[in-house]
Amino acid sequence: MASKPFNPSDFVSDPASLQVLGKASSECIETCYDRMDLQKNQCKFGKTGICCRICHMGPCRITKKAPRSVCGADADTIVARNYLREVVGGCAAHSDHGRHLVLRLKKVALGEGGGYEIKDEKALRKAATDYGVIDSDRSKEEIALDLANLFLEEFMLQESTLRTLQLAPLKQQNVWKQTGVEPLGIDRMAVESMHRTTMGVDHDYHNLILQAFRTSLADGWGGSRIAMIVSDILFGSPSPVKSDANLGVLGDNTVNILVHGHEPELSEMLTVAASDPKIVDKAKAAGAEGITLAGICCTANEILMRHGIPLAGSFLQQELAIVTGAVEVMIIDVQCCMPSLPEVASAYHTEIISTTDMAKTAGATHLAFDSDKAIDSAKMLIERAIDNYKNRDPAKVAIPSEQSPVIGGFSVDAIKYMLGGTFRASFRPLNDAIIAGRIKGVAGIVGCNNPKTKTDSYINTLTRELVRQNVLVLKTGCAAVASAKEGMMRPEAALEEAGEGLKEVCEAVGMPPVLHMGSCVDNSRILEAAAEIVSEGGLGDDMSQLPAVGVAPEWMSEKAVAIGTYFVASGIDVILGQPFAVGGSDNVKKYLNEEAAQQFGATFHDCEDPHQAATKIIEILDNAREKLGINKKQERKLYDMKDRRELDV
Ligand code: SF4
Ligand code: MSK
Repeated sequence: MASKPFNPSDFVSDPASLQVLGKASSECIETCYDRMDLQKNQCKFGKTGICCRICHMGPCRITKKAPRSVCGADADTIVARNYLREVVGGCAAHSDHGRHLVLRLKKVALGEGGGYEIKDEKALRKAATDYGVIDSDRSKEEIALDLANLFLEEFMLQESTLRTLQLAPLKQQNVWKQTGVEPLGIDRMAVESMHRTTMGVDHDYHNLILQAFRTSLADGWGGSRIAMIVSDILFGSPSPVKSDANLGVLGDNTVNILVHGHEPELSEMLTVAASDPKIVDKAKAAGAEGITLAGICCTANEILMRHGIPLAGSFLQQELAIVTGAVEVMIIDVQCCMPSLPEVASAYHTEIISTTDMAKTAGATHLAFDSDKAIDSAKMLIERAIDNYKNRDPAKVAIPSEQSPVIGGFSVDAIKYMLGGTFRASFRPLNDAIIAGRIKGVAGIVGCNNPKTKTDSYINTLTRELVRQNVLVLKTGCAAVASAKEGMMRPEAALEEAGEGLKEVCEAVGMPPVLHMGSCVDNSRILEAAAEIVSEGGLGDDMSQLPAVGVAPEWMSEKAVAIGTYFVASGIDVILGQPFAVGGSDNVKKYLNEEAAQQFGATFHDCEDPHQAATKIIEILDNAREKLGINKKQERKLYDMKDRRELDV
């Protein structure tokens, strides 16, 4: 435990987390906040990227006295190599997620879907058109098979560049061609990057950074984009849906099941199984009032977006959710699931169930989810939770009351529909509002929480400030959960929090000032939105000209490094709440924070304070507006009868 008296309000900001972290402390349950305290003297070499253990002549560390490692690598090489490896990690995680979905789509197309089906034929036919798969007179299964095979090729391409890049604006594609960062197949990029960073291969920091940009594009415009497209085909494209967010969504008298991780195959079937009347009857027979299924982390975002299943919490609430004492099972798959979960759960009746053979956790029960018999597998998991309900100890239960209403489900098509209705669905009204100055610009605030900073504090402070200054905010990942808990994803938040211009736009169409666009792979939806704004016209012809920024305020994951990098590679400036681990190389830092602008039209900016970040973002948006010649707010003249009579004269 911490050496000074433990005060939860030093670590978390929302009242539900405050209450449960206090409970954890009084029950002597160790959480990531305690472990952060024990790790507080973190290695400066690691923080600045100048330690290398790629070969076993090392580990090597660069200092003033030892500016070169055993093999002769300098700080630039070591930092750039480490940075590239982080991008590979992020790209691999998102893209493997995408691959699993493509393989499922192929099985569905072959009639071996195991209970999954093509839910959104319109999304299938749109993707078929985008990728040039002939679609007339053919069944949806035939088209899906061609599309699945084409997507699988995107992973394997050895000699040609990703076809998914063609979804970007033409000028963007030309930038990538000229810079030599067009990725080949996704797997090829990951393997090549690992090869290039092994001992004795690529030592030129600039060459390594360009490979990081190239690999990140294989994520954002490759694996993540494919994951998003296939999810929409198989599970339906999201549209606005109402739900609630925070630990208060857990029921006092219901069987509480939390699903945590990233891949939607499992969570989709759990939503079906949890509403099966026979299963609900079983829960009632066990003495509960019913079943509460809720999500943690990005799985939460996936099932909120499509089904309105409540968000129990974000990454740093995964342990706290168990400490409520009211969770029968937590079902985990891949990514962001802490290895500490079984240890926390051992103090309560909660069972942690891992469900995929590629992601096991010591101390968890492993029950592999069989996607070929998905509904049976899902029912078995839920029945296990029902069986565990009798073991709940009422003396250990304390569920916070806090939960906030949230509207999720803002896919690009849903935003277009909100702006223009069925017949005029388009981004035109948004572009016009930006040109007229009612909306200053767009900020995509994404990424994780990190116990190095007070949870959600930076995210929410910055979001409020931007909304006040008429910036439309798009959100994914745990940053989205933070806004949902804060009540910023309700249409009423526009009336309460937004500047006059943004308020006017949100009020006219009934949308919140902060739009929930999904999970980590759905950052590709933000890129899709940016590309749509460009193609709608009036705001330049490439994404670097848009008044738009990306922000990763409380990031922690390699996936966030990949995301930030593909945003910058796509011409969108990125603000980081904590810097990447590149501070040990002036050259790498200079490239990322300055020189990248010459090649991609965007750079990274380190802003460890949310107010400083807001100032920087407004400056970036104002500069973009200035260059576009739209920097003066155009007043809208509302004519009254007297004015009209004068006009008639
Ligand atoms: Fe040290 Fe070079 Fe080996 Fe890295 S690759 S551990 S810098 S000797
Ligand atoms: S879940 S990667 S903590 S956003 Fe996607 Fe949240 Fe970051 Fe995991």
